[in-house]
Amino acid sequence: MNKVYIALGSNLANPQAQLTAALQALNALSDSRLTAVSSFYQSKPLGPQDQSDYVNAVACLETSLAPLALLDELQRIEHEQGRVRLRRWGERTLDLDILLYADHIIQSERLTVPHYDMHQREFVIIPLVEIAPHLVLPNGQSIQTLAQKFADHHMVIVKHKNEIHLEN
Ligand code: PH2
Ligand code: MG
Ligand code: MG
Repeated sequence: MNKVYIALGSNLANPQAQLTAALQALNALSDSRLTAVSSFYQSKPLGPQDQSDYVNAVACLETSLAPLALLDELQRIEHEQGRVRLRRWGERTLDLDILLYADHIIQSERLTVPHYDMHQREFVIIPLVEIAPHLVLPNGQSIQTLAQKFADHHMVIVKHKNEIHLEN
């Protein structure tokens, strides 16, 4: 089994419900189980400002799906939850990004892992440090060091991780 960290984001059509449905779908993937889910964080949009705030979270999935097979599944879930591509960094019902896949470094046409911009995004690093405080990235950087940069973030927890319950 491989430990995979997945970022979830939504700013359309009841974002909290979108994330909850996506977590349910991730937990239902074959040869996979969710082992940790962060709190849900409300964050200001990165990119165009004429869009609603986002709700973001990070989950840990233990899976034997290979990276591209997992990517196929994430894109299927995005699609099933009504994802349409409008504009770059624009609004979406659901975004599922692979942040880390075990300690693999992947640079292929469809997939870049670790996620190319995760270090710069408080709505990724803060939920990640919440569920994986001892994590070290493939380049040797500790999540603690990365998180220091966002110590004074202004995101609001809209659902605490203890309140997130998934059905089997
Ligand atoms: N995703 C985007 C663009 N901007 N801003 C926040 N706060 N959270 C996101 O997940 C996000 C974003 C498109 O990938
Ligand atoms: Mg994204
Ligand atoms: Mg994406």
